Amino acid sequence: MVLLHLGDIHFGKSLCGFDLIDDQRYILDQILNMIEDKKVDAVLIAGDVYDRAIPSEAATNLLNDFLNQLVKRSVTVFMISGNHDSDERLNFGSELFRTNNIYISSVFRGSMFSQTLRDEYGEVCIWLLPFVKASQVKRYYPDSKIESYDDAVRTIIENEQIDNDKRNVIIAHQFVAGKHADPVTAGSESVAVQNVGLVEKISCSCFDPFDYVALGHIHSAQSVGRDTVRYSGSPLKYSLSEINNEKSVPVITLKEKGDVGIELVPLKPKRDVRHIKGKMNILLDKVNVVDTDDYMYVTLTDEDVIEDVMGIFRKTYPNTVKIDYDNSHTREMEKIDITEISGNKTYEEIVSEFYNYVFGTDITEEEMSVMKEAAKEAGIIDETN
Ligand SMILES: [Mn+2]
Repeated sequence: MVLLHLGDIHFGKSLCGFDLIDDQRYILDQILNMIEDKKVDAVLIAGDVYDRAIPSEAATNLLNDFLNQLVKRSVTVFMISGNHDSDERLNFGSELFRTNNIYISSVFRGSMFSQTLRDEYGEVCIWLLPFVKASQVKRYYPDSKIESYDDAVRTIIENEQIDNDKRNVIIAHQFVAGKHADPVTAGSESVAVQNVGLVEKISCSCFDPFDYVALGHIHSAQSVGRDTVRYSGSPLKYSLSEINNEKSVPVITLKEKGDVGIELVPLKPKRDVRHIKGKMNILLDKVNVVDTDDYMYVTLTDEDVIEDVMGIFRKTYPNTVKIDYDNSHTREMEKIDITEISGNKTYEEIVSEFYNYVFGTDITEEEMSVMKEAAKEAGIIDETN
């Protein structure tokens, strides 16, 4: 049996204000070709289907098209919700979709949905675990000690009847860590992923009963703990920090119990995300200009700030997403130790001095209260300040 593992598609995503819907359609077409090439039986979609709880029309249309294309190819689909999805909205039509072999589990109701597939080696049970928080799980297991996400997921799995003689595959959307190392985040996950605390971390040992673990949540493709516990990663680069992060799709071949083959098939985007650095006249010299449709992050080493630099670059690279400088001024700025300047001053003192420095007058009471509100919201000062 051949399975194709996707995650963090984030239908409707944009990059620095650039709508990626055409890029997403292009990459999904590539994945559909891959499905035909590799004779895929089932597609596993490991959450963060949409980029937001209320997705755009373009995003829902694209998912609709993708599901139709999968059904046309007689591919079975398994899909769970991620932390970006509205679990109830993603649940829409899920009972009706089952008649077309589209299985969606987006709302956790106390136990996992599972479906058995068959091939010449016997049965394969596919288990669906939508994104859950510890508090959600606790309601269903009032007598179990559930203090962390690890406790929660362990409790759910322990309460299922898993036949270890059969092949078992689970789809989950959580922060799963190996014994000795956390997964490497890509930068485009939600802030919560990057600041993940101990309570959210789930040990990969929770998933020991499963022959393959199809994970979503982390946007860099990687295995966790063992080769068969894996984040597929997002199909496209969703932030500038992912510029060197090559994208691929795991295609899993299950033979008899214990025989799991994994092939990582590379993806080639319509427009790549690239970083170029140097002096403007050299970067824009005809001999150096290539792939002008790519999303460009430009770092200029020119000493002087160039007027309308974005306009200039977009004439050559229409999809320039960001421009910054690396020159003697910026390097000097980096050396400045903010704590040295601020010393023991209060937030109010720092703000009023800065205001005076910039505008040459004193800050008004009203302006100061706006600044304090903003600082409270950002967590720079606490409520008592
Ligand atoms: Mn995600």
